[in-house]
Amino acid sequence: MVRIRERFCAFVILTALCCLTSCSGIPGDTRDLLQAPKATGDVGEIQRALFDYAGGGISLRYPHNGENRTAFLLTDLDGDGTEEAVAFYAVVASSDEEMDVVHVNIIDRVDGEWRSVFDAETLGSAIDKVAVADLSGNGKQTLLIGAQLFGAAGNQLNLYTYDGRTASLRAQENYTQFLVGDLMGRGSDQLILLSLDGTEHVSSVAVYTFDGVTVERQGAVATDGNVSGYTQALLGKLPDGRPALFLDAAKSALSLVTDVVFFHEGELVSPFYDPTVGETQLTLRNSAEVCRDVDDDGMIEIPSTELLPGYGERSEAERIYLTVWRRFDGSRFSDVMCADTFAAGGFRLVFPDRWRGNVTLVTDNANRMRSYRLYDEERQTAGTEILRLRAYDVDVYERFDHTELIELARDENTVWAARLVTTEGPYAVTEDELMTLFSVL
Ligand SMILES: [Ca+2]
Ligand SMILES: [Ca+2]
Repeated sequence: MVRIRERFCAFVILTALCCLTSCSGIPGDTRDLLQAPKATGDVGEIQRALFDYAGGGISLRYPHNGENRTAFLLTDLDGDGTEEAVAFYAVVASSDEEMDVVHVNIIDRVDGEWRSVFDAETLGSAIDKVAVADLSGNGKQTLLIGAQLFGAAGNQLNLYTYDGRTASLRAQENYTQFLVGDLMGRGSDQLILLSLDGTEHVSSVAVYTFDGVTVERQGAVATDGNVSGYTQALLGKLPDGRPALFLDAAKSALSLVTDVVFFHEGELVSPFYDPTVGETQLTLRNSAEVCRDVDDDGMIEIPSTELLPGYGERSEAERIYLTVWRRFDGSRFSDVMCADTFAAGGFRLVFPDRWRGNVTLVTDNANRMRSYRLYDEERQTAGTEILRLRAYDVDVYERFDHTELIELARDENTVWAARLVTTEGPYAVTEDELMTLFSVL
């Protein structure tokens, strides 16, 4: 008995430590970490209920991806107005030859006491991602648990429902990434599975509905599989309001590609993917930028690249590209914004329309500086300087006379400052305009 209590205390302390580091990312105050936590009330009782069920030799497991990163997820699964706890833990293997096996445990109040009411083993040693969603639209949450399969074989999704007494496994599907969202525009969410087979170089997006009992595939479509991995999967809208999935994937360390997946006349489509070559070429770019809403209008833009004037004769490593953010309306592209993203300097400068094709730049990466210059078409080189932007270490910046500079932004370590070299003529920018064009990455 004493031994169990000791182990339980150790378990509670570990839980609290893990919660602190896992939930906040950075522990705010190290003294909190050193003190024994006061696991009282529901939290303590939920942990005790798990321990009563599983006994010793367990360790908590924290989802590696997604919004929920805690080992105890509190949520109302059965829609009765009170929360249950879903716990993730592993039974620690007794020998080196065996693997830790991850379990899912549901803890609910039974006769006023927290008690484990369900436990299931997954086929994994870690939790990839956990989500809850009302997929059937009946007010009851579906529990989606993605386990990382043994031997780097991808992930497996386990779809559970809970009726207030016990849970039922409704489906199991292998996947690389999963997300939940209303891609069909039905008013309730679907399950969206992304699958990438790196050996066969094939990738697909599949959409499933769930009516509370049965999972049904509503569509599946190929996307560029000749990629090293998915970089971002973002749900957004096309300009006509149709929901769409914007899927960025890495072609190499320096290039990305986007596939857009949406329903068109009842069929799931991915119009950028070219099945004749097995790749997506339309959105291939030499840029690390991913899709996002650059102008805050609620619609997602897709980045593409445009070589700066004067860089055509340079080697690929020396070339500098502007990022052109484009909107896709379901059949064609239109430009929304054009910007120079300078990773070494940690900033982005939007190019005003009048600059495009007329202004180029010279870079000094070691000094984290960009010099924006008029393009001299005759000599095919950078000409008159218009504007200079530079990132300084704060202490360096404070040591010299910077009265000539315009401070654009600062954080703990860095000051971003500008020098307006050209103040007249069509390509000059004012301080006010510069403020709207500049942003820190
Ligand atoms: Ca409940
Ligand atoms: Ca937008």
